[in-house]
Amino acid sequence: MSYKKILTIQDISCVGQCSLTVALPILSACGHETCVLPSAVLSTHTAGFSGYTFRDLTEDMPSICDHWVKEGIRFSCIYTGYLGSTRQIDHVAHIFDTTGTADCVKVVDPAMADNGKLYPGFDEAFVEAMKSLCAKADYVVPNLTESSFLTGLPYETTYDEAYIDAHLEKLTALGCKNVILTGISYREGYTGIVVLENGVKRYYEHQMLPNSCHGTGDIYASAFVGALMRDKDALSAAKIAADYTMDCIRATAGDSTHWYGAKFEPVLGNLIQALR
Ligand code: PXL
Repeated sequence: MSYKKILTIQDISCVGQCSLTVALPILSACGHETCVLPSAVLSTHTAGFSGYTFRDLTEDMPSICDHWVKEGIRFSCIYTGYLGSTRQIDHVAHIFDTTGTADCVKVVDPAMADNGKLYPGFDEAFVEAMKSLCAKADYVVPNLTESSFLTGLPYETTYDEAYIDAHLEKLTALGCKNVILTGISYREGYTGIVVLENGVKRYYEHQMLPNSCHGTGDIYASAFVGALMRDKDALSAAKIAADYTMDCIRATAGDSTHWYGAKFEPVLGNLIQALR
């Protein structure tokens, strides 16, 4: 089995089932050694809670990176999610350059926006910096809102294949090598993933579930990285991650007290099974 040493850089939202509290268990379940660099520590995520605490860990990043370099620590994959500041993005780029193995796979989930809007605290300067990080990535995993901010294309809720092709073209022009565009729906009742790998575009369509949950972007990206590092091609990894994310949404349906995240833990076995 392919056992990889993966570094994931994203925040710890102490409560809320997103970012590191999702990525760490999912990557571990996929059978990988998972190292973490918290970008910030929040009491909860920022979508639906108010009054959350936010400790930015930008200042800690250079010395953590220096220590790893000194110890000869190298990662076969570096996967980034929600980052804590614009300035931090330069440190993350430096971590890409100094702590990856020669064939390190860099995956950037530009976790900064959804439903046509930036998350609280992010601005145009952050978007600009995120563009430069995406240019260094082997795979980017944006949703359509994030792609709109990265490309400057207007965010649309109904569209055709030509509109999606324009996104892919502009993302590629930014320097993104391979693109996994999530939540792409061409017809009612269905949604899916557009995968552009080595210049070849493919689409995995699946049923659109009636309910949605916060944090599924992080579940999706983590499962995608976990599967990709198990030597799946991007389309297979994209399918495995989509099927698992749907299992998580189904597992959460009907529980109105669980509005803040998805119950991804009880269905981890399905993901492990899909990787056998
Ligand atoms: O799921 C993305 C995410 C990650 N981390 C924090 C967030 C969000 C989305 O709102 O607030 C802190």
